[in-house]
Amino acid sequence: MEDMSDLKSATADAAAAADAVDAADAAVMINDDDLLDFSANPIVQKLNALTIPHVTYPHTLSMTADELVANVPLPSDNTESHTKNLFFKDKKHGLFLVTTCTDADLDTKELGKALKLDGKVNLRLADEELLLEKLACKKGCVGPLSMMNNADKDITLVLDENLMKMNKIHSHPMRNDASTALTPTDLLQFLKEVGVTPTMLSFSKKSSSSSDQPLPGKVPSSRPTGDKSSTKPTFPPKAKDAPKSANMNKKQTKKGETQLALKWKKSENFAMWYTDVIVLSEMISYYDISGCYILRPWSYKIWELIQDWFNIQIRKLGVENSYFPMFVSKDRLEKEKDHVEGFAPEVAWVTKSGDGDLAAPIAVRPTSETIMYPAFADWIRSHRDLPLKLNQWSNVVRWEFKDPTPFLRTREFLWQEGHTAHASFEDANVMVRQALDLYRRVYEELLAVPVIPGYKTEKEKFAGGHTTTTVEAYIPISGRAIQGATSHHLGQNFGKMFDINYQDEKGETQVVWQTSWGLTTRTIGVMVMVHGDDTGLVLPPRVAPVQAVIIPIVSKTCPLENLTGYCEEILKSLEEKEIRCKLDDRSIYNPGWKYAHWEQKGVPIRIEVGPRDLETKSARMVVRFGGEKIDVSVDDLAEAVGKKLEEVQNNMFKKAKEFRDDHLVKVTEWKDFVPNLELHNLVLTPWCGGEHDTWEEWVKEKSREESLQSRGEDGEDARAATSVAAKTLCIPFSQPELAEGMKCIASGLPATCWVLWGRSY
Ligand code: 87F
Repeated sequence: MEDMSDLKSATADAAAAADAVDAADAAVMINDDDLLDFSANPIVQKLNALTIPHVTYPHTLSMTADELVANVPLPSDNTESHTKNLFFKDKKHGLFLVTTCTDADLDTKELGKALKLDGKVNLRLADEELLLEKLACKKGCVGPLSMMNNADKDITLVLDENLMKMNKIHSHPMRNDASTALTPTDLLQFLKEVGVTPTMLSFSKKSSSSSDQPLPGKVPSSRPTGDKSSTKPTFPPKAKDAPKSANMNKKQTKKGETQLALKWKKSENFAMWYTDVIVLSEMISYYDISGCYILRPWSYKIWELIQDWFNIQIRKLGVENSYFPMFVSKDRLEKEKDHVEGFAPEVAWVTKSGDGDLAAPIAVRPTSETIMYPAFADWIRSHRDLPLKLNQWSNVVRWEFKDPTPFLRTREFLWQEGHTAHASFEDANVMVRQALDLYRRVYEELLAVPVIPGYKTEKEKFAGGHTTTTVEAYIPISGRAIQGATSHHLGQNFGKMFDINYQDEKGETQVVWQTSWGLTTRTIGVMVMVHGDDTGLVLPPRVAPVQAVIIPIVSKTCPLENLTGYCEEILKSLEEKEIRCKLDDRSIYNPGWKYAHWEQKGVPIRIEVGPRDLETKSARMVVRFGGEKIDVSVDDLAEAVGKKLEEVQNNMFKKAKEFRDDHLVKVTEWKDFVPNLELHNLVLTPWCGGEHDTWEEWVKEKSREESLQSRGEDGEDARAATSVAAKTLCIPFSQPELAEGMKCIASGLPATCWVLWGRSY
């Protein structure tokens, strides 16, 4: 059997710390901050206690088996299956939980016969109340593992034999934003351990699944098309958009029901919304090692666009790209004690190759100071070798224990790290500020996210350096700040440790002055959180992998061939203006599906091309940010799109900045501090200065205490990714005037500057 130990760790290590929770509560226990932690899940706890290998992973909330199939793709060779679960009540024969493959054809009459139920058979779906009472599950959350909760042992579990042919069976662990995958043998083992003997039945397969993609042909928009039969398909496709099939489950599409693509509103549950957006936009796929995620082409391209811009800028500053090894020996890593001290628990070590132990463990880089600087010492001899300015694009690993969040806090992430050596403090300082300004520009000019540049306080700065500068962003809805990127003046600390010396013009030996600076894929997460809406991603044009998508409005009366030439002409005109564009002429999807798809992926402009447009030599531009629709003559289209992209970029920044500015307040008395945090504000206060770092701790504790008090809570989970306590974000470079006699908000000592506080990620 394959080694499942890694796969298990995501749930097993967390499980150790968790208290048992009431099973009925667990089904509804989802809040902003515990999104990806299943340690308190009773099923996960039971599986772990029984040492049954399983993988429990989060996914987009899915109410039905069809939605699940659409949202959580499994291997295309049909070796793994989600389950369809129906909880029946029969007055005479009792309760049945029927668990089948998602493509099983379920006929209750046939089921009654197959179960050999005698006399009158009236299998009816049980209501949610009974589901909660008997299986501790809400609607849409039940699966065979929930049988564990059937304390009265009065439910017959009916299992589809076809599931037993699978390599893996995926079913909900009492919540339908997650699935637990295990082998059929392990499922049977689990059932045995919880005292359940399933009845096995063979269900025939439906001839065609309602989760197939919709057929093209229907025209979705309200625009005149000449085709009166037009209807608006939904995304993901609902059963009614799918090919007609005799076995289609009519219950899937309730009349009048609007099926939103995103299951969560941004304002309703920010964390769930975020997961929804990044998965449905095809940015992220989940992976079976906690804290590690797959960056799909849609997010990786954004990273590449940031890289392209950044490379051009650093080249102008004389910085060269290079690449250093990802492994570092223990001696080297620990050479500069201060810098690694607080971080030691996060360092990941390789200790084995195959079955044998390595002679000495080697660390995977969490950052590269200790990897690069011995080489710097070798290369730098004379003042003529300075400045040395290197950058590397790489991955780093920091084995965090706080709950992970894709892009924002991950155990492996991508970044650039710049490392420079200079002949003077001042030269290094210039470099620090130049790098920080590039970070400000990445956020503001590319991602349309306003940031506040400033110094970190002594308490928050990088311990190995002299000063840390930072750009701080604001996340709406959560009202939290997030560190965007940092640029450090390292002073001569590392220079002394690693003997990075040079001969100056006078022939005297000097120690270099150094800087280091880093920007990570966190940028992408911040951008998603700031701009995304209830429909999905909203991309600032400068980082949009596709800036404009052309969609031909095909219909019965207007086949694709009629529009292709015209669309290609438009495509060419946009390409000539260097607009990243795409013609979506796929025939398997209808226009409505495509509209929803590209909206969800955040493409800034959609260009709709229908038969009318062909006649009038025009096209319709639909703008993702704001929803504006403009008909433009084809001759002016490329220019109009270019202009609109620029306008959108500026307006997105403007909107984000206005919102951020509305949540940036000055507070001069402590009594107003926590109430402002509760209003999701960042708070600027007078401050007595960096050296009084015990007062910083005081604010943190006091704000935690008062916040918890105002919420009627006792304490916080140390592993939670976020805290209600405030911390200093930075001492902004741009300082408001400090009035004579102003006092520090915490110590009451004379204030020396304004400092920015906030709850943060
Ligand atoms: C984790 C484990 C070991 C952060 C760590 O900010 C060491 C470290 O040194 C560590 N986490 N840091 C600080 C990184 C400083 C610095 N490095 C270059 C940057 C930017 C790029």
